[in-house]
Amino acid sequence: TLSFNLPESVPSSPTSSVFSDSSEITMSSASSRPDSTRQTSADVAERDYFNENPAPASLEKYTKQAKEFIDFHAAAGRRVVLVTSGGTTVPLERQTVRFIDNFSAGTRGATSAEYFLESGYAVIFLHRQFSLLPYSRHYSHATDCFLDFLHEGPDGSVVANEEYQSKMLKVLRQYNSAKKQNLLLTLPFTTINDYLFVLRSIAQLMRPLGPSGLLYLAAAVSDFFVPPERMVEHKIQSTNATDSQKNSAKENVESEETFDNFDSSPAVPRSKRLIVDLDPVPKFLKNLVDGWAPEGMIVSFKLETDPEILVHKAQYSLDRYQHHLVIGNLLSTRKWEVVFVAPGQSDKWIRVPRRRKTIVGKENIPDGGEESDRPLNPNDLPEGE
Ligand code: 9Z3
Repeated sequence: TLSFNLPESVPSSPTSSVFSDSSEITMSSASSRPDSTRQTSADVAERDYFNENPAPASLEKYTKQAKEFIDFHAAAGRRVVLVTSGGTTVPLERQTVRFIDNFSAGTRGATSAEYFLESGYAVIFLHRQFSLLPYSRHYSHATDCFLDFLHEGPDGSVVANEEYQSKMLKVLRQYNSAKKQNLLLTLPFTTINDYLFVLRSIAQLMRPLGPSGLLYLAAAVSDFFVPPERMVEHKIQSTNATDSQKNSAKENVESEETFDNFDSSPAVPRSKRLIVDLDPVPKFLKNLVDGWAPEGMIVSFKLETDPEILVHKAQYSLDRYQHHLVIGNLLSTRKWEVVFVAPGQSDKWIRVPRRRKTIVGKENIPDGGEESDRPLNPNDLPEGE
């Protein structure tokens, strides 16, 4: 991923609090924020983004559901975690036929959510629609169809196949127990815009939880998007078949033959290519840490493909946003190793044997995983999936 650096005018600490909605500015730390009316570039970027982009239709409904959920668990003294999971899309058209996607099946988020539930957290699972969900993930996207786990019983009932019964029963019990205790709230998103609006809203709702509120940001978030003023309404056309309705035939011939002077591939006229022009998505982790949930525990993930830059990028993210933990992972090895980068600590690689696919934390280590201060060479990995 590429990243754009937005200028920052004021240093911040994890406990400082400048909430940057256009309607309200609050300050919790007079020493770190000497001028309560001063807006940082992050504040301005937030105000502009949320003013210029439309709120998703479901925002109000999800906010209400999240508020009820948080209030319910706060009253019971339970810790709450917001787990984000799956990839955000960037639509190219308002009536969207084409979109750019970020890679993520949702395995990290869905698996982590199960571990959080097991550890006594209530979980808000903000996920890409149709990506993996806690518990159902064991069956929903299996290489076999879920029907392959079942057969018809003698009395016409549906029965799990013998070899899957014990695991399925265990998963079913965990799922039902979470449901019965209202411990899992699943909220879907599709676009980067849906994600950002709902993330901000839930993070702000979690603020009163203080450090018992954990934000665990595993979703794969787009770095670039098409701003509303440049987004076309209808499907982008690949031929000019409809142009004749609008323009003269002569103009069409001319536009087809247009080449750029600086064109690196003049075999294809510019008029026939799709040139996508994206703006950087503002780096809202800054706003989240400083303003939306300044007392919360914040864990972010850093995804890279180049092993040479992973730790540096994770460290950079931690230095820049001043939160509690960055978990770095490489696309090719993400299921077996991650690096924990935390303030004041040396980098710690955590890995599990390749056959175990649920790297989440230290729980895995006694089972054959290990910790070290260096990355695994991806070439050392055994063959397989
Ligand atoms: C991750 O790095 C996740 O671990 C994965 C999980 C997306 C790799 P899967 O869902 O994959 O198990 O298939 N998530 C964070 C990715 C991200 O967009 N991070 C931002 C960045 O790298 C920072 S918030 O710039």
